[in-house]
Amino acid sequence: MSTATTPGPDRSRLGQVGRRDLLKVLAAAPVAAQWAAAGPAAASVSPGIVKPLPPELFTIRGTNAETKVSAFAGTGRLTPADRFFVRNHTSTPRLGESDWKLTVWGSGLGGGRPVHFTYGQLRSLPPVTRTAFLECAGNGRNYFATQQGRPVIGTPWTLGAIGVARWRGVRLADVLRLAGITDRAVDVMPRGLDDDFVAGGVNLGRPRKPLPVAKAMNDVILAYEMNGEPLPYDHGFPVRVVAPSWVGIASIKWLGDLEVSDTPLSSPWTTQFYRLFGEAYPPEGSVPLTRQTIKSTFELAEGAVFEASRIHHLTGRSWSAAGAVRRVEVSTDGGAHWRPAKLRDTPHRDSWVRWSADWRPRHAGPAELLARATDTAGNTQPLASVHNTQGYLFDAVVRHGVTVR
Ligand SMILES: Nc1nc2c(c(=O)[nH]1)N[C@H]1C(S)=C(S)[C@@H](COP(=O)(O)O)O[C@H]1N2
Ligand SMILES: [Mo]
Repeated sequence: MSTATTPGPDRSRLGQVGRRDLLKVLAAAPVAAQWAAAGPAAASVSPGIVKPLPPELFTIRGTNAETKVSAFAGTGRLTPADRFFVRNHTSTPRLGESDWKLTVWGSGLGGGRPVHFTYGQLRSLPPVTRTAFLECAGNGRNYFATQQGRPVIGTPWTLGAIGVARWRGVRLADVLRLAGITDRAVDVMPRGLDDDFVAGGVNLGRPRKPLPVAKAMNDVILAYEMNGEPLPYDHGFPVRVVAPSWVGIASIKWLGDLEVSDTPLSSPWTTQFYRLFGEAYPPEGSVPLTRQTIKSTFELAEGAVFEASRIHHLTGRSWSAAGAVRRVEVSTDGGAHWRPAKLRDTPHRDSWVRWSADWRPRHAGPAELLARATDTAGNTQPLASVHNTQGYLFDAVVRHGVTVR
């Protein structure tokens, strides 16, 4: 395990740092150097997204941009920010760090009064760095319709609503301790500074989703850097939540405030959305979603064409929220035969593993390529996912149609 990419050592060190020590650090530290934020993008196709969205890298889906899975090819384990998917409920706000502050408030704090943190104060806290994937709960949603024949509601992502980044920031636990969280606190609700989200004519307010205090105090980061650079505007500048292994909505961007509550909190993002609804679930839906699932993708364009009788080097990646990926199998005959893919990375939890397999197609005509991952927790991708009306947590093996000529 690489110490640089896990929170382990930082966490144990911080575990010994008391609130008074942290306050000392805070008081002593100068305001951090101002970061030069990325300049405004020249040409942005979707009005709400700042960075350029070249068609070879992205598919635009409403207010969102999906990374083309073919654009993962040639990238390392980390997904460069300029090809990282964007999921915006409305549009990217261009915030500055000098007038930004975080407000922590609510019945779960001891002092009774809100506590504020400036950007400089946050930057002066002990940093942690962690590599983790960020994935939309609806990633793969389109396959409920195209592969399983049942339409679902929501952005029709294929498999590109995921990226892996190296996040740097501070432990949410440190901020909560500094703010005086009590042992009566049960939920912590981060809320974004983007516009109110209006759905079906109803104003649902700004994106927010409560985290149980156990998760909030465990491994959640308030990140200010992505892959060694300040967060880009579209990914939450100046500060976002990163909740490793959880559904993307738990990683609130453009963080403005944190409500700490001694009674359970809810929001439309835990009642209306991000539960499983449908015949397999109770009428009020499942419990609110927490962890992501297990998936694999080839790094191929839609409708890729291969020459017969030649050896082709197929590449892809697999990931799981429940454990490291242990095994990936590939089928080039529509699922009749499976063989192991070669893993190209040391598998880690909360990241993906790159893999490859050589293929020499014999006959011209249509073919289906399949990849199936198994993780260390014993999960294997099934051939079909259990239907839910909003198409969350698709985990089934995807059949990638190609042509041999
Ligand atoms: N404030 C705010 N936070 C947000 C969102 C949003 O629209 N507003 N979208 C969420 C969803 S649904 C996902 S999947 C991730 C996407 O993060 P990214 O755009 O950086 O890839 O951000 C989450 N955080
Ligand atoms: Mo999402």
